[in-house]
Amino acid sequence: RAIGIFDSGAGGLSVLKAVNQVMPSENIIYVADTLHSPYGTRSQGFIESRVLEIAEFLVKQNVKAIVVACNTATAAAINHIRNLYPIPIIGLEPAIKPALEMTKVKTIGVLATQATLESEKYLNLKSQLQGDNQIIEKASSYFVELVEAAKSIDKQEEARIADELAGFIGQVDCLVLGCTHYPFLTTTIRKIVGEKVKIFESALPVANELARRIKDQQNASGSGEIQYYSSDPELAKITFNNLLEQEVAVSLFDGNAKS
Ligand code: DGN
Repeated sequence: RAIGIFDSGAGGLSVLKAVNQVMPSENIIYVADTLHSPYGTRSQGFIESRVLEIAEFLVKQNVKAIVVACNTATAAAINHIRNLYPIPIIGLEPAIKPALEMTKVKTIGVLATQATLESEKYLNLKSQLQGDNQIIEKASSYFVELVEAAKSIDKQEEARIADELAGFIGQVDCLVLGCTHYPFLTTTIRKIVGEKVKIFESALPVANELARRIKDQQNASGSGEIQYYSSDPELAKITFNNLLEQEVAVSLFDGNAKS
């Protein structure tokens, strides 16, 4: 049985890479909802219905666990699918806990989508953990667009990225990448915020958590086969090939076609 991983688009590939690194022999089915990406500015109801459809598809493929490799979808809808399916379902949340533990200037930065920053889940997490620390937040859908476009970053884009990050500079010593797309921009983000700022992301911790949760069902002799699906396979293929630096086949995910 494979592991199901999904995102609104290609951002979840950062999580797929971590899962493949931690458990190389596990088979993976990856679904990108490219046609409806980005989720970051969509309504709660819309995201919920997409998440339900994708989870249903993955469960029909008999997956043994699902990773909701999207902070936005986790915040909006993970509880719905947890209530429906009795398999491990793991989501992603902005890694503010380790960042708050590490900050020396009592100020951290969180970069996530608008929907994540406004979600009840994130607001609860923040009110539990924040204490007397300051949290500077920035929603960036531009970063998501940039990763989906999967082109190399030129001077003009670098300047726009710097603009988006301006509020963090000189203020924070820890920066949380609270969206699975953003790790694909780490090199540029690092260049702009400088070496001293610690950057936190959730892909590896989530992969390790998944490994713990499926310990008894791990595939010792699997082939590590990865199948890619997208609601817009042609567009997704361009992005995937670029981000993964290899040619992959992408099949159509058509959530409305009942199999
Ligand atoms: N990759 C998604 C996340 O982690 O929030 C969201 C991207 C998007 O759809 N805006």
